[in-house]
Amino acid sequence: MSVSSARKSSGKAGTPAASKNVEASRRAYYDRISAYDMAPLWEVLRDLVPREPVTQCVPAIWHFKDARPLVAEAGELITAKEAERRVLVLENPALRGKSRITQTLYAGLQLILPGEIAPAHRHSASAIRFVLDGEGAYTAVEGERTTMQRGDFVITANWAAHDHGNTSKQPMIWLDVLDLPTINFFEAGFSEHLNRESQAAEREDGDSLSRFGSGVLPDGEAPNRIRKPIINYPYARIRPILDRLKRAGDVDRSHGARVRYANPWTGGWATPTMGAHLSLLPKGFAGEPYRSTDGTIFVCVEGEGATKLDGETLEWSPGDVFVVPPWQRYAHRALGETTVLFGISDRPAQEALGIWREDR
Ligand code: GTQ
Repeated sequence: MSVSSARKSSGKAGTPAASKNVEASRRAYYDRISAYDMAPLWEVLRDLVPREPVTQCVPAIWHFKDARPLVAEAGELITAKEAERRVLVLENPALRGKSRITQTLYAGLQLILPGEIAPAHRHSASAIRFVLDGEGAYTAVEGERTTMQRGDFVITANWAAHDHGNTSKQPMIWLDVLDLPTINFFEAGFSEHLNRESQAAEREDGDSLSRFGSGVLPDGEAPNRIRKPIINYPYARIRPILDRLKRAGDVDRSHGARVRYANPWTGGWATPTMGAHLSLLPKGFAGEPYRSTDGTIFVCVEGEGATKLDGETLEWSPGDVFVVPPWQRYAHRALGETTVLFGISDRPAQEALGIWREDR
């Protein structure tokens, strides 16, 4: 039976027996075409082309008071060298076993103990680090070391060689976010180990920030597609800007006083696939509900607060990491004197594809 005759007969005969017949002939037809690796679109069209975003990801929070001792315990079980990267992956509870916090982003808590080295490697995925605890460990990216403090935002562009080390006296824990699920979705991921454990320092610590983060740019140097001009956006430099915004009344009704981490060469996002913000929520701030198509990972840096979603409220304090799924309405509320939130999502990738939307 052809498709059009199946349609015709179902339109003509309205009896249950006839529609059973139609159903049976359709099933038989689906079975036959299945042998040729073909399937009827009309059975899946609604799911394939949803009216509005449908997400499998659920809201979730990892409280630092629980996560910190568990991460510390990993330090007793395996060395950074053995593990290569000693990280506890933050898995979205609805996507367990898939090493992802949203469908496009991977997140994990990395521990590096005094004296340890996480050896040099590179990969197609881009990475960011957001420091949660400790100070004085370093990340080296393409020959430039940057010493990290709490709240620093550090980026490793795709295919940039990087290693981490801790020459301080305290453990350091940071949040890693990588676009691994995106890269692996494209099935375009490469990686390699570099021969040496850590890279020789070719540039001074702070070199990229002083060259590119001061309102001037090196004369005559052409933007490099891969190498990102800045590797560390230090909290100490960014945090006072939020106070200025607040004093000037430059406070968004949903996001508070917020800056966007930018690539000074292009004015665009810090990485092509992941975009991040830092927000200050003034005392008593009660944000207006907001939603956008980019599922967002938040970190509480200072203060405390709560984020209201449909049907649940996530309460957070410093070091807590939480995730808001795509197209879910949320509203932040500040409970502390001053509250600072870091947020990161796949918004640049969506913008590049022309699909990003928001709704206030
Ligand atoms: O630091 O290079 O959490 O390659 C996962 C994969 C961290 C890293 C992760 C990685 C890294």
